[in-house]
Amino acid sequence: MKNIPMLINGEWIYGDAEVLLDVENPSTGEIIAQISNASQAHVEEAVRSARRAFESDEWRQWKAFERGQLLIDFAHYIRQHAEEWSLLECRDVGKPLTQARADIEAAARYFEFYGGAADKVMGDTIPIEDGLLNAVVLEPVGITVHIVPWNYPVQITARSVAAAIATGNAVIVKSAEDTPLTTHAITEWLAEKLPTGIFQHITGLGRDVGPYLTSHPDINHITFTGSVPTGIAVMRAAAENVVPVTLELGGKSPNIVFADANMEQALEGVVRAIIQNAGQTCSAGARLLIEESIKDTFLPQLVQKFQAIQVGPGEADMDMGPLLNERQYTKITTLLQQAKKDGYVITGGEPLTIKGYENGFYVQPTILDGVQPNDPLAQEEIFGPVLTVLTFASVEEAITLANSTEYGLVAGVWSQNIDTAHYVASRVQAGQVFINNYGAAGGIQMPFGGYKKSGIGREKGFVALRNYTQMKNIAIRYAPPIQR
Ligand code: TXE
Repeated sequence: MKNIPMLINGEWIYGDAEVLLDVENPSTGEIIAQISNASQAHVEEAVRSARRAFESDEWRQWKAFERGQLLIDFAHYIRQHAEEWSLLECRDVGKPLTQARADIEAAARYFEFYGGAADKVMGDTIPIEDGLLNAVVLEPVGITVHIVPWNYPVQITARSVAAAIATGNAVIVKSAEDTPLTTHAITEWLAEKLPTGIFQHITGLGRDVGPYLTSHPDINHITFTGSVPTGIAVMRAAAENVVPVTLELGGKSPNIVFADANMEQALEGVVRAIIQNAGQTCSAGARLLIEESIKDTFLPQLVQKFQAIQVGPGEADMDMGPLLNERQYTKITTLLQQAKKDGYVITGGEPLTIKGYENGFYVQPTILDGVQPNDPLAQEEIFGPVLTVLTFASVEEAITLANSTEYGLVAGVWSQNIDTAHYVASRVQAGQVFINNYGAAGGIQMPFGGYKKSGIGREKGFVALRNYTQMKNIAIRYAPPIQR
């Protein structure tokens, strides 16, 4: 059994045996590791160490290109160990190996992308008057706190950590209690290469450890990915100290299929968008909005595709793996039981027992039809392989339905009519819109974040570097003002 240590102030901290938390493989139900539930004293020490490191001459003297080079070296290292890391992620999250491999490659791409960007984060000069040079300088914010969820641990750790180190911050990561393994792998490598305190990893229950971090008066930025209620709690805690937040809070994203769409492409896209990571994806295409005139041909084909989905343990690398844990499993199976009673389930709806993996958390991929647009099943994030179908009769109705939830993370539009597709994209309230595709293969370069309750700010892409910098305006008088 692996005891995963925290990294605080350059020391590996192993918790006491009697208070360790178990980490489970969702495919098998087996305990694969244990972690500490950090105390307030651990968090205090980490913040003190981060502050010392951030203000040290040693870290100041790292040139931007040197930080970048380190991150690019790390990308190479990750690629060399891709198979080993993929297995870690697959066992920790339960996702099929192919999806875990894609996540590891995405993590490498984040380190590479932000490594390349490190010495290209430039300020500006602004013309004021003769004799005055006005410079806008981008400085690191200081101590950045990264609260990572359990659905894409390696990717979500990589995307903000790479941007924060590229810009010269001191980073504290809190991994999700269910999935610390790849964050630990990241920690092992960075611990060797960075000055003490520049990168630290804290483990433990979010509800215990999270508030110690988010309400700490000496941190300078929080990036959080998770649920809306926890995002609100994080923002409240940060508000007490006027600390900025970047929040990515999930969604109920629509896949809008028009009658003139390429049907085969749309079918594939709709299926993949909801079964990836067993639907436990913030940007999952959880609502199918289908044009009424094609519902009777589209839906039976979709049902067929759902019934052909192979579900099994991550390592067997089938189409879909299990849910994360018993809590998610109970939440979703309970909801499906009720949906069945209400007559909404047109395929799936049942828990699944897989021979040899009876303790895994498997459910059937499910389609719900007949749900009213204002029903919680069409409004709330389910976070499982459950697709809710709604119909529309006009472009305007499609847009109204698409915008009818509290969320606004992403949207898919399937149409071969360029006018319709562009018009809908311009009217949909979502941070990313995909036309005739869904996800653009991960798109690490593309700004990602939500409208409405899907969050605040953007991660990914060049723009995310701004989260980890603050602006200073310096006005330099080098000649007396001219008297006119
Ligand atoms: O989320 P939480 P949970 C959604 C999804 C899921 C639901 C519940 O709908 O079914 O949330 O999952 C840490 N201060 N998403 O309970 O509570 C915790 O350790 C600081 C969507 O896991 O939001 C975990 O690592 N941190 C989502 C992370 O926050 C706290 C990804 C998320 O936990 C904390 C995950 C606190 N008070 C869930 N409490 C997405 N956007 O992709 C917990 N945490």
